[in-house]
Amino acid sequence: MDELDGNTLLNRANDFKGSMKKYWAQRYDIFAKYDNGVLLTRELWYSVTPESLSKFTAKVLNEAFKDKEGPVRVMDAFCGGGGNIIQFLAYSDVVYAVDINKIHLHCTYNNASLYIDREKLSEKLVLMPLDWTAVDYTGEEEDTGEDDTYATVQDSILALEKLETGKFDCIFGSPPWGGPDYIQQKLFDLDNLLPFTLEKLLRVLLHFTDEIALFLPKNSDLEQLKTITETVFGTGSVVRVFKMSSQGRAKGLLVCWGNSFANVVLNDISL
Ligand code: MGP
Repeated sequence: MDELDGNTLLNRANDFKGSMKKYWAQRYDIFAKYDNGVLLTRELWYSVTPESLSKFTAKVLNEAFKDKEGPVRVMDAFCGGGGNIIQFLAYSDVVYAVDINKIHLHCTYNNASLYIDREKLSEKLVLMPLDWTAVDYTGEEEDTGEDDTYATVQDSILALEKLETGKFDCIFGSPPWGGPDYIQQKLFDLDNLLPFTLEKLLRVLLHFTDEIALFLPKNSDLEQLKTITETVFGTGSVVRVFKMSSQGRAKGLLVCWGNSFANVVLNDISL
C-alpha cells in the first residue's frame, strides 16, 4: 500500500502508521456508525469532521434558518467524507455535496446511506464534482479529461452553471488546511487555506449565498480573520466564532458570516 497516496481507502488498524494512528483511535467519535461500513481515504481520515461537531453545526444552521419560508437549501462546498452532509440532511430540504474529488463524493454517498435511507437521499441530496478554481477559467486552460478521479474543467463549468440558477440559504465548508502539519504553525495563516486564500474563498462563495459557515483550524489567526472580515463585508460587520471541542479536546473553529448567524441564540440549541 502506498502510504503517501491520500486516496487510498484505510479501514484496518494496521493501515494506520505514525501520526495517522490517532484518527483510527477516534473512529467512533468521527462516525458513531463506523462499523456499519464507513468508507474513508487517508486524506478523509484526517479531514472529516467528528460527528458531535457536525451535529452542532447542523443545529446552528437549523436555528439560523428556522423561520425561513420555503425549502432550506444548503451546500457543503468541500464535502469530503460526508460527515457534515449527513447532519445537514436531518434539517435541510435540499443539500448539495460538492467536492473536487469523485472518490470523496462516493464516500459521502456511501456514508450518508448508512444513516439515511436511499429514497430520502435521492430526494434531498445532490452530488456535484466541482473544482472551485474553475471560477477563474479563461477558456485557455487545457483539459485532458483523462483523470477520472478529479472534477474536470468541463465538470466544473457545468456545475458552476447549475449553481448560478438559485442562491443557497447557506454555504458551509471545511476547506483543506494542508494536512495534519497545520498545527506546526503557532498561528495558522488563513492565506494558506486551499484552494484559495480565505478572502478569495469568501468572495467566491458570496456569489452563491449571503450566509457562510466555515470550519477552520483551531490555531487560526483571529486578528487576520477580523481584518479579512472587514475587507470583505465592510467595517463593523459581524463574524461569529464557535470554538469546537470533542471529548474535551479542541478540534477547530466554526466561523459564521451573515445576518442569520448573527441572530442565533446559543441557549436555543439543544446539545
Ligand atoms: P487534528 O488536529 O489533526 O487532530 O484534527 P486531533 O485529533 O484534534 O489532534 P490532537 O492530537 O490535537 O487531539 C482535528 C480535526 O480537524 C479533524 O478531526 C478534522 O475535523 C479537522 N482537520 C484536520 N486537518 C488536518 C484538516 C484539514 O486539512 N482539512 C480540514 N478540512 N479539516 C481538517
